[in-house]
Amino acid sequence: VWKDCMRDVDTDVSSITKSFVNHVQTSLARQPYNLDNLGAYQAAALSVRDNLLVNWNETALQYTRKAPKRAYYLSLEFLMGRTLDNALLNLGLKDQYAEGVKKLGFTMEDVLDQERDAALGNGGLGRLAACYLDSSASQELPVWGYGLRYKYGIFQQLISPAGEQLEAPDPWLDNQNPWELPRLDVSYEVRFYGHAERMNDGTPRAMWTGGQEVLAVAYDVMIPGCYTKTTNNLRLWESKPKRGFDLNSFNAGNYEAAVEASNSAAAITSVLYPNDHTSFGKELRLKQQYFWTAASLADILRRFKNIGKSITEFPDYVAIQLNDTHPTLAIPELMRILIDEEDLDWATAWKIVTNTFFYTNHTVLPEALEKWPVPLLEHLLPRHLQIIYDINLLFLQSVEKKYPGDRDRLARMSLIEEGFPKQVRMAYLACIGSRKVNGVAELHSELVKTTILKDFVEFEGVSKFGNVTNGITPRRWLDQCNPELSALISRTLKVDKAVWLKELTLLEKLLPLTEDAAFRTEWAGIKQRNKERLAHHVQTTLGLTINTNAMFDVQIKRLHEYKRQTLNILGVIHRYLTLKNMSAEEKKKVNPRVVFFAGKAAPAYYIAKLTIRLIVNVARIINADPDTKDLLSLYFLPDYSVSLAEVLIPASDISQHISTAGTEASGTSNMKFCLNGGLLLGTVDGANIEIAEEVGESNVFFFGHLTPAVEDLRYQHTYHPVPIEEKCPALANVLNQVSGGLFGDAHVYEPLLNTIRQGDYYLLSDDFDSYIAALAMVDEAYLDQTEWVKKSIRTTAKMGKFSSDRAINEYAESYWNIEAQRVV
Ligand code: 26V
Repeated sequence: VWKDCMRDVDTDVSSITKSFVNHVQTSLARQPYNLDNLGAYQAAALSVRDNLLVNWNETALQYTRKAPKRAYYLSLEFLMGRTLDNALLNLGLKDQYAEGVKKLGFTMEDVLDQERDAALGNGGLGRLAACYLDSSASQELPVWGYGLRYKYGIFQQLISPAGEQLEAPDPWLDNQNPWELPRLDVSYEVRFYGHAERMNDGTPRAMWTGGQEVLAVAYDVMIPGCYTKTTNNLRLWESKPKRGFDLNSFNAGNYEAAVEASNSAAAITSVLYPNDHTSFGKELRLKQQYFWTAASLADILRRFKNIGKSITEFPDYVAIQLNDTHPTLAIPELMRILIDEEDLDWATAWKIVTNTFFYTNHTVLPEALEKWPVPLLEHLLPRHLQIIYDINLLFLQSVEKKYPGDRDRLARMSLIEEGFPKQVRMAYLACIGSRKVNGVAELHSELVKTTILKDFVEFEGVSKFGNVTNGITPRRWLDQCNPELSALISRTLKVDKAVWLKELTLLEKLLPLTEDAAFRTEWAGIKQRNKERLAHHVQTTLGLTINTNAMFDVQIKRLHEYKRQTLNILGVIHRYLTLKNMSAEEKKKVNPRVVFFAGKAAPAYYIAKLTIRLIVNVARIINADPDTKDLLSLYFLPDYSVSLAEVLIPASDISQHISTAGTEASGTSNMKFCLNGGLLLGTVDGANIEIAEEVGESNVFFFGHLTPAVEDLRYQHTYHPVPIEEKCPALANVLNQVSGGLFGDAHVYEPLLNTIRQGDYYLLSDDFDSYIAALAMVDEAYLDQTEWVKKSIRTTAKMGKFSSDRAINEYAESYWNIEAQRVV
C-alpha cells in the first residue's frame, strides 16, 4: 500500500495547477477569488516544495543506505537570496509552472517578485557558502550545510534625507517561510558557563557541569541540484529554552525572572551580526559560535554512530569544512566529546580531530582575524579553555623540540596572545587542528602562507597549505539573472543549458563568434535590454529616470575602506569637475556614463557610513547640474541584496573591483559581472588576477600599485610623508572641493578626507592618477563599440574556470575525499 501511495515529482501542467489550487484551499485556507500575488507565491512555493521533498527524501535514503563519506560545510552565514526561481530551474519545471500560473490568472514574474530574500549573511563569504551548496547538489556530492536560523537577517538599509545610512530589522520570517521544515524531533542540549573539573585519574578527562542549558532545534532547508534528483540539506539551528519558563519564580509572582532564562536562550539565534572584517569579542557572538558548532557536531556524531563503525574511523566517513574561523570551537568541542564522553586518550582523539577538519581562510586583514579574550572563554566555556590550553602546551612543546631555545618563535606561534586580557588566536587553532588549510584565490593563498601563517608553514610543511580559487554558480548568476543571454548561448552552441550550465568551460565555444557581426548585434541587444530592465526597476522602486544610452559603471559590495568606494566617488567628482571645465565642442566627444553604487556599511563603521553620505550628496548635486547631467549621473541604490545584484549585474558595461593590492582575498562579484559580459576595471588583486589570466590582459582594465609595493608605500606614508598637493595635485583638488562645501556640509566629510590626508593606509593617493588614467582608457575603449562587444563576448567565453562546480570538485577530491552519489 505504501509503495502505491508514494508520490512522484509532478511534471505536467495539469498536476501542477491541481497541487497549486489544493494548497490555496488547504494549506493557505483561502478562496481562489480573492487570492493576491503573495498568496499565489505561497501556493506555488508549497507546491514546488512538495516536489523537492520527494527528491530530498530519496537522497537522504540513498545516503543512509550506502553510508558514503560525507562532507559538512559549517558556515555562520548562508546568503541564499530567493529560492522559488532556483528550485524551478533545478527541477526543470520553469516552463510548466509558468504555464500553470498563467492559466490561474497570474504572471510568473509577479509571483517570483513576492519572495523575500533569505539574507542570512553579510557578503562574499555567505554568498560563497550558498553557491557551494548549489554546486554540491548539482555535482551529486553528499554535502550538508550547517548554520544558524537567525530570526533577523542582515539589517535593512535606509537612506535618510541627509544621506545617512539608517538600519531597520529584517523580519524575513514574518510571512512564513515555505522552504524550511521544522524538525522539532531533532534537538540537542547545549551547555554554557558552569564548572569544569579535571578527573586527575591518569586520564585527560574532566567533568563539565552546571551553568545554563539551552536547546538547539533543527530546521531543514532543501538544496536541489541542477537537473539531478540529488537534493541535499542545509540544517539551521534555532535556540530555545530547555524548559518553557521558571515555574518557581512564576508561582512567586516574579514574572520577569520567570521568563528571563527563556528570553536569554532565544536571544542566541535572534540576529545575524552585521560586522565583517572586524573582530570585537562580544559574548553573544561567542555563544552563537559555540551553540552552532556543538549542535552540529552532536548531529554529525549521531549520524556517524548509526552506521556502527568504530570512532577511530570517524575521519573516513566525515569531513568538516570550517568556513573561516567562526566554527573553530568545533576543534576543542570534538576533543571534549572524544575525551570526556568517548573516553579516548589524548593522542587518539587529536589524530581523529586533525584528520576531520579543513580550514578556509577568507581574509588576511589583521583587524578581521578573530581573537577571543581568555576571561570570556573561561567564563562561558571553561572546559574548552582547558582543552585549548592543553592543545597549546603540547603544540609549543613540539615547536620547542624543532627550534630549541627560539623563544620569539614560541611567543609568535602560541595560541594565546599575551596582553591584557590574553586572547586566543582562532586562526592558529583552526590551522593546527585541521588536515589542510586553504585560501580563496592564488594571490591570497600565497599571502596566507607568507604572512599570517608563515611560521606554521615552516613548522608543518608547505603541503598542508593550498588554494581553492572561489567560484560562483552559473545557475543563479547567468541562467536565472540573465535568461536572454542564457537562451542565446544555448541556441548558438546548439547545446542544451542542462549541459553547459554544468560544464561551463563549454562557453569557450563562443570565442569564434566574436567575429560574427549578427551575433555581436544580438549580444549587444541583450545588454541593452538588461540596462532597460534595471532602469525600469529603479524607476518603479525609487522613482528615478535613468539614461539607458549611457555606459553603466557599477560598484556593488560591502562598504569598507579597503574596497575603496572612496576612490571611486573621488574619481566621479574628478570627472564632474573636468566636465564642468569643458567647452560644448569638447563635451560632444564624451560618452555619457551612469555610475551605480550599492552596499551596506557595518552599523558602527563611521568612516564607511561617511562614504555613503558623500556618495548620496554628490549624486544630488551632479544629477541636478544642467551642465553635466546628460553626460554623468550617479545613483546610490539602497538596501543592496542578492536580488538587487541579480538585476544590476547583467546590466553592467564595466564594474569596479579596486581594493588596495593584497587586501581583497578573492572577490566573487567580479566573476559574476564577467560571466554576464561586463568588463572589469580593477587592481591587481584577489581573483581579478586569475580573471585576467583567463580572458587576457587586453580585455581587462588594470591599474594601481602591486602587492609587493604596498608595505614600502605605507612605510613612506608613516616616515616620509609628502603633502598630497605635491604628490597628487588632481586628488588634492578633488579633496579641496569637498572640503570647500561643493557637496554641502563642508565639515561633515573632514574625518573621511583626513583618512587620505593623514596616513592614507589604503593608498588612495598612490593609486589615484593611474585610476583616472584607467577610467580614461575605459572611455576610449567604449567608443569603439565593435571592439567592446568583442571583449564582452570573450570575457563571458573564458569564465568557465569560475564555476563553483569546479571549486567544489576541488574540495571534494583534494580535501574531503568524497565521491558523487547518483540518486536514481
Ligand atoms: C569576519 C568577521 C570578524 C568577526 C566579526 C564577524 C565577522 C564576520 C565575517 C567575517 C568574515 C570576513 C572575511 C570575508 O568575508 N572574506 C571575504 O570572503 C569572500 C569569499 O571567500 C572573498 O571573496 C572576499 O574577497 C573576502 O573579503
